[in-house]
Amino acid sequence: MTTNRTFTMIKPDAVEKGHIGAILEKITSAGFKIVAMKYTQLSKRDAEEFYAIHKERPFFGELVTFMTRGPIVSAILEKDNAVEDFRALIGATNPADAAEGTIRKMFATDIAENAVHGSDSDENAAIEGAFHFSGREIY
Ligand code: YYY
Ligand code: MG
Repeated sequence: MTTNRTFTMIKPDAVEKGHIGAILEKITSAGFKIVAMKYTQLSKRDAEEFYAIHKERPFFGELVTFMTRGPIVSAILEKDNAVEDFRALIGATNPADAAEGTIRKMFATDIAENAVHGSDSDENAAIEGAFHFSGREIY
């Protein structure tokens, strides 16, 4: 079964470069409706918990440092087939491998600072959305 929601973050690199507006324009133009959104800075503990699945990976320390160095925009998005379609819109993890026109191709810095997050499954979309938003914050 697929649900119609996914979770995203505009990461610190893209915020620092002033790309919030352009990225939100790409997202809404692609047919995603914003059902929750906020501008926050993750604590070290938040980032370690959010990315706990990667804690044994060699890049984990750098990932946490990067994700906590400045503000992010987090959002829950709604569209048919949201998880898969959003992963297609953002492109490959490494922007060097991302297709033309994808958000990571257009705005990412490199594999570590890759501009946006997109949930990889319906289950994770629900977990990640609930990590960032309370029920009252979701439209
Ligand atoms: O889901 P996605 O963000 O495309 O990639 P993941 O494999 O889940 O990795 C999460 C995050 O970790 C990635 O967006 C950047 C960072 N990362 C890295 O710095 N170096 C790697 N070799 C792989 C991932
Ligand atoms: Mg992932």
